[in-house]
Amino acid sequence: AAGISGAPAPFDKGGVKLALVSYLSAGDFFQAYQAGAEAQAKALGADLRIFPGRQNAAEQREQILQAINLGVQAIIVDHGLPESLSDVVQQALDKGIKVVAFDVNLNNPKITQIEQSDHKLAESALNQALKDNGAAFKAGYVYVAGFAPLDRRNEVWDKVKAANPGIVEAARFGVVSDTTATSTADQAKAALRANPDISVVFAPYDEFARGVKLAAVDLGIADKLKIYSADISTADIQEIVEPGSPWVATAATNPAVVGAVSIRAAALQIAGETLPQTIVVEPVLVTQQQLRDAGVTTIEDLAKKIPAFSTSAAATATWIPLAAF
Ligand code: SR1
Repeated sequence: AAGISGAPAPFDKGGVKLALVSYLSAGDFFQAYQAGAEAQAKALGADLRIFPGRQNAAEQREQILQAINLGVQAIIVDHGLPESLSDVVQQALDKGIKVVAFDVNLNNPKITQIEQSDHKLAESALNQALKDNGAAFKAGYVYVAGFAPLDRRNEVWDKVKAANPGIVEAARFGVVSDTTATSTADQAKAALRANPDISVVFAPYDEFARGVKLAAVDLGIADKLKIYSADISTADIQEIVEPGSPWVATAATNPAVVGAVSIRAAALQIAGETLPQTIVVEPVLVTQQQLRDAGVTTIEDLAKKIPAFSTSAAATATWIPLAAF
């Protein structure tokens, strides 16, 4: 690939090799994240090797070792289980390979951590839930422990419950797999049948929200339930705005932007720049009402209405051409 005129080495000459090693690939968020990473790598003239995530910790370890053997200059680790990654990531660092982590706490000062502001994301979704429903309701909560973003969002859920004793968590469920939405739907159906007084579900991952919506529609209770989530995609927007949808608000970043920020952070490190330990991409709250009022039906429409949604100033430099979304 061609180099970038005026860029620091090695980007002036081109041919920089990067690897993106994911734990999860299924679902809109991860596909858009990957597309953003690919677009930013292309804009940088870098070769990006993507290793597909299959929720398999052993395979992700193996893929990191493969990336090391390919001679990449940086590895972006996207989600995963810290305990199964720290030694192979250390091997990469020992070979002079830069490492950037998205949504997995690798607890190493040499590794820049990218995250959405998960606390803010959960706070905005839950503030909307309190605004719409008051401070006393029976809730369903979708959570799987062990994923850094979900654990951070869970801290906020615990705080909101402690501050509002009228919120009663009547059921907790959730599964993360390559069929997250349908598997969560099965669990949601059982939970909603057993707790017909649940009126609010906090489902802070769009695949969770999709599953709960599916369950509510199948049970014929969509008009009695309100779902508050995280993440957004064109498919999500269409599910949110459809008539009678119980999915009323979501707090989200543009995952393509997060993918691009991850690549830029890796590029800056390769170019020898010192980065902050943590780089945060800020989310925005999007409600069903706003989407319907503005006639938004796609992510592209949303980016036109909220310019901040299609770009981030994080990990930028004058020599880095920004990927366009
Ligand atoms: C299983 S973790 C899923 C979350 O990862 C990203 O942070 C997305 O926001 C998604 O909600």
